[in-house]
Amino acid sequence: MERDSTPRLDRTAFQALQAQWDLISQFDSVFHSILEPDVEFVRDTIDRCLEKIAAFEPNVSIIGQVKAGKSTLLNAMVGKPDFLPVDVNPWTSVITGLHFNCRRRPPQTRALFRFFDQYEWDRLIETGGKLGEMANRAGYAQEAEDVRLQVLEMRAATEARLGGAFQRLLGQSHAFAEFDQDMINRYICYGDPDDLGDGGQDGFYADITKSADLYIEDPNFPTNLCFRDTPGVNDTFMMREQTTLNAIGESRACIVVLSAHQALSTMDMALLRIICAIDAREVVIFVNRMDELADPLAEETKIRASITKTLERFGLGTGIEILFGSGYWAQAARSAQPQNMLPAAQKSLRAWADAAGRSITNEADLRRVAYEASGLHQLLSAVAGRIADGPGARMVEELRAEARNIVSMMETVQTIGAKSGADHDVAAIKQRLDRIRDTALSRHQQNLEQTREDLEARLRRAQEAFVESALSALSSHVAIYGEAETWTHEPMSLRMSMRSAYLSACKSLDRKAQALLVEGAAAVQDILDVDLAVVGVDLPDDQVFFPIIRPPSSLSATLSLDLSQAWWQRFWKFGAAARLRKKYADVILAETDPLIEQVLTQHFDQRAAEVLEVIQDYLNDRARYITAILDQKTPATKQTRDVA
Ligand SMILES: Nc1nc2c(ncn2[C@@H]2O[C@H](COP(=O)(O)OP(=O)(O)O)[C@@H](O)[C@H]2O)c(=O)[nH]1
Ligand SMILES: [Mg+2]
Repeated sequence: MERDSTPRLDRTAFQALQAQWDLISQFDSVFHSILEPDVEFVRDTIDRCLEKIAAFEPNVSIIGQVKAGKSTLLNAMVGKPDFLPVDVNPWTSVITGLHFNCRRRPPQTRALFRFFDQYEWDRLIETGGKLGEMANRAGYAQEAEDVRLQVLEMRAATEARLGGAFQRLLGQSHAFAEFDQDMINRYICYGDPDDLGDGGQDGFYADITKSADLYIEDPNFPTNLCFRDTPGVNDTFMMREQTTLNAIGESRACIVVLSAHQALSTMDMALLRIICAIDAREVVIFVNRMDELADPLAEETKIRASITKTLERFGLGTGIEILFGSGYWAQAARSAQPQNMLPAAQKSLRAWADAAGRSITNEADLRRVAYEASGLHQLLSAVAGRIADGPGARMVEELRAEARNIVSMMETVQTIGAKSGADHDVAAIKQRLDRIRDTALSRHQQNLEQTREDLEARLRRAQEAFVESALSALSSHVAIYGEAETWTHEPMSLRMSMRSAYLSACKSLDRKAQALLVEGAAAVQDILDVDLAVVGVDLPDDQVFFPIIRPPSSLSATLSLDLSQAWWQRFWKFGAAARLRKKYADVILAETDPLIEQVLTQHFDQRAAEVLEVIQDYLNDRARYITAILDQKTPATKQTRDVA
């Protein structure tokens, strides 16, 4: 696709990030250059570093309600107004990764479309069924059945349309060496089902497409940065909720797109739930569609105050940056003819320019002011800055520490022969190394079990406290309003306390693991000092890097307590409230048990496995180092014997 005529993005947004990439690439070539046979003992460490570099593709998720303008914003970044289809039906919207300048692009691939497999496809229906399940639990069998039938109907329509191909496609993927508009539309766009019969192909595969990955070489962007367009969060059947949450769990920054005219009145609860499961440092809120307001700059202050207030109310306030702009202005600024902007958007742009003290007298001004007002530059700077300061800086720091270790291990092993002439019981020392490792691992296992138990107890206490507060809110509601009104109790406080329970459990596990490694390192140093009698040589740096702790994305999953479906509202209407306390308590427990389960099994256990890997790598590195010293000496010792 040619892009020469497209007015450029302001690349300064990515300067810091690109500088970091250049540094990381240098590490990459240095590590490659020391992969020689005579340093076999650092090979695993080097391989690990190379793998870490290769896997480092920070990605930015874009989330928001349907029609907030997520796809439009991405199109403005790419500089092509029709690149991703806009106005997509939520049931078919697909996680779409735009990989800019990807170093690990699959061979011969510019576009990769993955389909759901049978299990995922069935689960989609089950998740639609989740709504039904919740209805059932509340005693609304008819509503549950209605939901189920609607979902089944969508499913049947898809299967009938794809016919014989349907079974064959599940679990497969389609890869292409090039892509074009029609192809993207076949996999991503909903299209009009009626057109499909007349030879139209838009959306042909969309229902069963799980993700799309498009690889773009664009000198405006830094190396290895990926943006992910996600389905809207207000999908009625929650079909794609899990896929979206998984994407967020993997991303390193998140742009929450709000629509300006809605931002003032309400902030969507589904978005707040998602923000609750992302570290504030990784979130940027982008209030889009400012071009639709008559006096955009004046509105900014009001909208900002309103959003801040909402965030604070849910304990989410601190540190989230709020930016303003318009994907539409951005698109105009990046198009060949900015003056073709719709009159309303041009009018609001001029209002913005007046308020900001910019003048527009010609086309170049129009383009420049549209670009400035679009907020695109600030948005890109903000996310790039977050990645550079967070995972980017961390990556550089880790690689630097690893490089220092490798160099110092190599130097010591190569010069150590001269330092000690003693004969060693190699087998005994190797045994001791194994013991050091086994001790550390079994103590880690104990720590892990203890921490997990404490975490579970704390999650249960949070759940009980929530049930308590829900029931007492219910009582006072009845006291004030009588038993006629509908009643709800927002579970955000529960999510927030589960989130802090999880975060502190992870921190505690890290601290204990760190302590184990300090002990393990001391024991290995002891072998060096006493058994090998190597004077004045220290083990390499014992700086340890555990993976960054992130809030559990499962906490964002919708609970029926969050819903405002009519039947669910009716459930909370009471005949004789006091009598129903137990029933409400049971429903709340049943609804929130899965959260506890997921925090433990998906997030904590996963975290524990990562920490275990760090411990193993650390101790294995040191054991290989000692073994390499022993191996160096063994031939020398044998020689000495031979001479004798
Ligand atoms: N006026 C205006 N319209 C926009 C803007 N961004 C998106 N739209 C329109 O809103 C509709 C939905 O946009 P889309 O990007 O598909 O939203 P998504 O569902 O969040 O991906 C489309 O008709 C867009 O043209 C904007 O900044 N200003
Ligand atoms: Mg979209």
